Amino acid sequence: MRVVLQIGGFAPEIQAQLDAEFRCVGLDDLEREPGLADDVSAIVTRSNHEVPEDVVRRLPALEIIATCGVGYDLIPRKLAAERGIVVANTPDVLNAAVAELCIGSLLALLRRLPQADRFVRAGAWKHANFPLATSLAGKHVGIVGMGRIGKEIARKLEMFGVALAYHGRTDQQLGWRYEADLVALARDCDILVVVAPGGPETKHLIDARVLEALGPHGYLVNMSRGSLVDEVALLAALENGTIAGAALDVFDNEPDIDPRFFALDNVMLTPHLGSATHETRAAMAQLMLDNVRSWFRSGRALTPVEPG
Ligand code: 8YV
Repeated sequence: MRVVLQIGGFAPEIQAQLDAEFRCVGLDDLEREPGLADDVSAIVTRSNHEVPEDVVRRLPALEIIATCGVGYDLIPRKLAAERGIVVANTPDVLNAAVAELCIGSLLALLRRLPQADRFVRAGAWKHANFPLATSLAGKHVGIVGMGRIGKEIARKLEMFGVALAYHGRTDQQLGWRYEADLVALARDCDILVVVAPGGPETKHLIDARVLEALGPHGYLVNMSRGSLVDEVALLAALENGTIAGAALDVFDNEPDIDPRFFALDNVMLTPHLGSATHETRAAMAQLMLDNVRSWFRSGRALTPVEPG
């Protein structure tokens, strides 16, 4: 039976399939039984767990790293490419879930739904009306990262009567305006939605200059990775009114995020819920498992990531 290093947990029905087909071991097992490392031919993991480079170096028989998630920024892709190890993720099956959370969080932010809920629960409605908020309709929305998820968000947002533009590495000749200059896009928009992939190339893409350009009536939505936003600059911008507010599903140092966020009334905070629905996570985990199966049966993964 093939030995698979498992990093992170999976739903019982997926774990049962893994256990039926492979000997699944954990990082602690490699410490307890050092010889085991020589037999590991696959790693299964989750995209919010790190696959340590030093662990990969200890696995001479490793052939595939399959992650349950679309992000692969915590996988040492350069080393994998050097070793001829294929990396596979789970794209597309989570597009709708992430897009739903993005739009739901944006609406909650603009219409101040968490504050409204607290207002009613506190009995304040008996004494005052809840203050007016702002509409999504008619706003100018800039999408940073027009990949599969960005396109899903754009398609859904069109139904809300917004003007759409996007920024990314290239002009994909889509039906929406492309803006090569991110600061210019931020300046032209009311709302900036960040859904570009995490990794060294996008670290702090959203910095103080971009936030300044977004401006005091502007809103930031980050559904990608905390690393894309300079969080020191973001906290200052939120505290000083440089921007109007933010809906954030991802942060630096999850889950132990900066407590300064908790004191802010102009943020909508969620705990990395992008793909967190029963249906979506089941589909992701199944695709992760099918990637491993396909690799060992045919020498090809179903959804390989471009080599690092
Ligand atoms: C979580 C995600 O990582 O897909 C991604 O990249 O960030 C999320 O889906 C989830 O824990 C994946 O298992």
